[in-house]
Amino acid sequence: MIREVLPRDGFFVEELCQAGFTSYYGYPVYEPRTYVTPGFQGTLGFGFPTAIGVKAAMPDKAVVSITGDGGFLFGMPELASAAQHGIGLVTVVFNNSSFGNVRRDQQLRFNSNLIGADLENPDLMKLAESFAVDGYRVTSPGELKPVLAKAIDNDRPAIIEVVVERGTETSPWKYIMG
Ligand SMILES: Cc1ncc(C[n+]2csc(CCOP(=O)(O)OP(=O)(O)O)c2C)c(N)n1
Repeated sequence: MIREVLPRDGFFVEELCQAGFTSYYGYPVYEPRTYVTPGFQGTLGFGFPTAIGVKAAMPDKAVVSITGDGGFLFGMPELASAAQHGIGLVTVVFNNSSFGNVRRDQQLRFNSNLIGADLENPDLMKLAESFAVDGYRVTSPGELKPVLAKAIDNDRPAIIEVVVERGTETSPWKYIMG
């Protein structure tokens, strides 16, 4: 869906999150250097601040950052930079109220012994409002599509929160590690 909306020469900045892992095999890349990734260095929190840099460097191109709520909160204060300098990247936060990957590992490998995996997040719409950037909340891919298209078109800093019920994702790992 993101690929359908993001222009061919737009930049996609992934992150250590379920949607990011899925992009390893699920996101077609059409132009060189338009898929921005930390690779297997796996530096959680890389995505959002990096995407600000991508948009600052390529202001005429669309830039979409995708991130989980955990990774986003690592670099979230940089929203001030995006707002202050009018850096119009669009950030899609998949909010499952947890470090989802860690939570699933604890469930599957550590007998559901959950430690530090669930998160109490700020209200992301109020966060966007308080930084005076655009904020949208959606609950399905169908809802996300027109909102993402509009946010890209507006070319202003925007946060799109995708509400995901904690623990409901299907693991992408079987398609990556075999
Ligand atoms: C700097 C750093 N700290 C911790 C990790 C381990 N780690 C990998 S994925 C992950 C959870 C990410 O949670 P979130 O950003 O909410 O995405 P989700 O998995 O829920 O989609 C963590 C803590 C890491 N890769 N890098």
